[in-house]
Amino acid sequence: MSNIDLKPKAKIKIKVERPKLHKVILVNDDYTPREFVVSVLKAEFRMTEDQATKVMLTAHQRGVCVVGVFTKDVAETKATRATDAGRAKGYPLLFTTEPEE
Ligand code: TYC
Repeated sequence: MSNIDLKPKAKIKIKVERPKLHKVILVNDDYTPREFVVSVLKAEFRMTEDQATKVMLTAHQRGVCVVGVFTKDVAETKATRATDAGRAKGYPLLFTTEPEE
């Protein structure tokens, strides 16, 4: 009765990995008005006026600034929407993405 071997013969190991996160990077340019950059950061990245101003100034002074870190899809969608917001006004404002190390 109880002598049937029900033990699994092979171990199945399921490996779950964290999705890689991607940075959204704000790139400086000479034409987009500072206030417009701040308004895009507030609208697309849910930043306060203070946070957005700091990020804008960092990009202005250093050339680039990391805006935030998201899953790949979210990073790409936000970067595209934010870049398009500038393009709609004729500004060369650019947001790029890159995978985190
Ligand atoms: N450099 C722009 C100016 O002086 C402002 C600016 C800041 C533009 C950051 C883009 O990512 C940027 N009007």
